[in-house]
Order: sequence, then structure tokens, then C-alpha cells
Amino acid sequence: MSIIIKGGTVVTASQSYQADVYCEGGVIKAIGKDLDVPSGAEVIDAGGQLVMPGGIDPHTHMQLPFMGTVASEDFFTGTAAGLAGGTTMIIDFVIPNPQQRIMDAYKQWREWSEKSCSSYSFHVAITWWDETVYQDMGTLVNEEGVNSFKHFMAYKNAIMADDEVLYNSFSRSLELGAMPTCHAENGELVFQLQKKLLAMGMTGPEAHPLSRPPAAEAEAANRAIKLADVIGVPLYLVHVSTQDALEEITRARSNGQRVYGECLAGHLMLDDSVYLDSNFERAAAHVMSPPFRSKHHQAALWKGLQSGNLQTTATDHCCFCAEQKAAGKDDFSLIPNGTAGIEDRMTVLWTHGVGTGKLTPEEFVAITSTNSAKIFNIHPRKGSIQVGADADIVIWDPEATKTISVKTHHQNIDFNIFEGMEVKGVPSHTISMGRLLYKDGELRAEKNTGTYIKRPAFRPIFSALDKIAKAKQPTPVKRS
Ligand code: URQ
Ligand code: ZN
Ligand code: ZN
Repeated sequence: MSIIIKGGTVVTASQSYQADVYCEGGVIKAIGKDLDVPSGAEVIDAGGQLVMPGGIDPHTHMQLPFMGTVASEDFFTGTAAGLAGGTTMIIDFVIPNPQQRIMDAYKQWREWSEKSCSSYSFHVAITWWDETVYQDMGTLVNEEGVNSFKHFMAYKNAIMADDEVLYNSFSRSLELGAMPTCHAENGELVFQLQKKLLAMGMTGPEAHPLSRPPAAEAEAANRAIKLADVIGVPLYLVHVSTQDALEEITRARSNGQRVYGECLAGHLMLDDSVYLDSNFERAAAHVMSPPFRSKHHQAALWKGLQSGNLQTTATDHCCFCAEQKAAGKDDFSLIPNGTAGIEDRMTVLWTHGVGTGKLTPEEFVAITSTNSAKIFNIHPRKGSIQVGADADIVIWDPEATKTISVKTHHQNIDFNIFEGMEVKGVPSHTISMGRLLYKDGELRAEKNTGTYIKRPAFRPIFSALDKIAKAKQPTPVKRS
């Protein structure tokens, strides 16, 4: 299939310019004016529209087995919904149970993800430690194209990584040239607060944010940052939700430490009043971790994106329907944690970021696509509009409007946290690996047509960091 996109304005993370884009064989073949292309190419008139790199969502959980159930969105429906919203790649998570062989879990997730219809890759969670974990991390980096390892500092008695696991896994990541990432909440503090609130008789969703105060995130963020600093490895913090954690990141970055931060469209737009809804279903539908926060945190997160102290946006797309959330009807700590967002992330960020002047179109491209590609070492194959890159492209109509609703979304969940939001700026066409899969509301995605994307290790950067790390190690001293 070949496509010529005519009359649009190409927008990358660094510049905007008028040019046509020709795609053939799944890659971008030519960019320029009056291109001489072979006959038979499908022509897309992009007049008055923007031609941008397809979105990359670096944080999703399709069909995740979690808290006694399985997320309702699978890899096909989830990647299809992403295409409808302009996202052409996801980085999902392999999450082994403690004591489960890491490679076995990886193979299971690779099987599940074959039904995808766009590009996908995996962070692999390190939820326990022994010699086999050390070995499997090497296999994953050297043979499977995994270059990032996730650590849940929350979820005690489930998938929580303690400091020993963090130290071992961060150190192994440095050896391999892989990026450690963290869900930074102090799991012990959350566990104790959950018990205390339940003992006080607070069993409803209103207790959820009280059990996960900003301090729980800030402490864990700081702990992960300090561990990474001493070990000498970069660090990526997922779903940063508070000003407190952002300040930890900002301080580390201003000291020259290589720390990256991600924030969610949901945390940028919603506040903790959602948990006070008297309707259990509506309140429980918003239970995710970290929770939605009070308003000043949203303002801080936007400033984090504007200042460059937060680099990426994601959704943490992890869907549970009402009957699944009802598991926590009498005990909020049993409500499966997770909300949706993959279809709405880009239009929400465009409307409330670019539409309000907080972000330029180029910065929008950076935080929805290019920065994730760079941080996870797949740029310029992904996250760019340049010759030779994969033809992952979203054609963006900045004038088109719509109202977000569960009635019209493609996500496989019975709730939309952005319900009723009027947005301006939506995708008109989404192209994934050179295939036009979304056109003016028509989704043409087909199962089992996606591509697993290998992400190479970062050795060159880390070898330099390794020298710094070694220099930081305590040098043996002799008593005189
Ligand atoms: O913690 C996560 O990122 C996963 C388990 C999704 N759930 C959530 O509440 N964020
Ligand atoms: Zn998380
Ligand atoms: Zn997550």
C-alpha cells in the first residue's frame, strides 16, 4: 500500500513546515513539495490539517490480570481504540507474579499481544529477585529487545518490589544498558493507611485518596531517585501525579541526574472530588493509583510539561467495568485499580494544552510521541516524520470538534473519565506502518496485524554513566 499525504503542515517536535509526505512499504519514502510519486498511491488531502508522528502511549495494561480479575480491554480492542485517537504505538507491561519465571511471563504476554493491530512493545516488571531474574533480564535485553524494567513500589503482598529488589534490578539494568522505571508510592504506608481507614469504618471510594497521600508518592520517588543516583543508572518515573514528586524530579534533574517523568492525561484534568460522588459506580470508576489529586497538583503537572521536567504523557490504560469494580463495594482497597484513556489522550492534551497556549504544536508532538521514542531508544524509527522512519502518522484536524463519551468511544469499558468533555482538535486519519487504519470516524483495524517493536539497549550512554557510577562507588581506604 502506498499513500501520498498532500497539502498538510508537517509538525515535528522541532519544527513545522508545509510539505507532502509519501509512504510506501510501511515507511516514509519522501517528504517535500510536488513529489513525483508512482501512480496508484492513495491520496489523502491534508489541506488545513497537521501531519504529525503517531502518538506513542508508553504506559498501558491491556488484558492485565490484576486484583482478582482481568482488565476488560484486550490488545486488539485497545490498540484499535488507540488508532481512533491518533496513537500508533503502545508500550505495555509484562507483570510476572512473584516467583514466576520472568521469561515465562514474557512469553505469555507476547502470546496475548499477537492480536494487536498497531505497534507494541513491553516494559518488563521485576517483582522479585533471584539468580534466574538476573539471567532473564539479560536474555530480555540481548535477545528480545526489552530495554526497560518496571518496579512497583506499591501493591504490598502482591507485586511490590522492596529496596533489595530495586537495588539488584537497578544494578542489573545498568550492566545491561536498560532503563529502570518505577511506580513510586510507598507500598507499606499505603497498606497501613488502608487498614487504618477500614478500621475507622471508611470503606467507600472516598477513602482511596486518603490511603495514598502525596507524601507516599514523594517519598518513593525520592527513594528511587537516590537509589538510581548511587547506583549510577538513569530512572523513569511513571504516572507522576503530585507537585511533591515533581519537585523531587526537578531537583534531581537540576543536579544533572538523568531522571525522566511521565504524567497521565487523567491526572492533568481530573481532581479528587470524583471520589466524593455519592454514586459508588461513578466514584469507583475513577479508582486508580496514584489517585486523582487536588487541583493544585494539576497546575504543577502542566508546569512540569512546560518546563521540560516532565517529558512524556501516557494513559495507564487499564480498564475495569462496573461489575469488576463492584468487588470493592464494601472495601475500597478491593476495587480493581485502573481507568481508560488511550483514545482520548491526544485530543485532551491538544485541547487543554495547545488550545490554551500552554503548549506549542511542536511541544505537543514531543510529549505525545517523540520524547517517548527517544527515552526508550526507538527514535527516529518511531516518533518522527522523516525519510526511513516507520509510516506511523496522524493527520490532525485542528478545527474539528467532538464531545467525548462512553456512547461513542471505541474503548472496551463502560465508563469514560472524560465524559462530556468538549474537545477541539481530533485525528481525521491515522496511519500505522503505512496502513490507513482510521479515516473520518471509520476504524479499519484488523486483529493480528500489529508489529512487536524491539528496543535496543542504551549501552553507549550507560558506559559513560558506568564510569561516573564507578567513580561514585566508595573507594577502599586503609587505616593508617
Ligand atoms: O499501577 C498501575 O500502573 C497498574 C496496576 C494500573 N492501575 C492503576 O491504578 N494505575
Ligand atoms: Zn502504576
Ligand atoms: Zn500502570
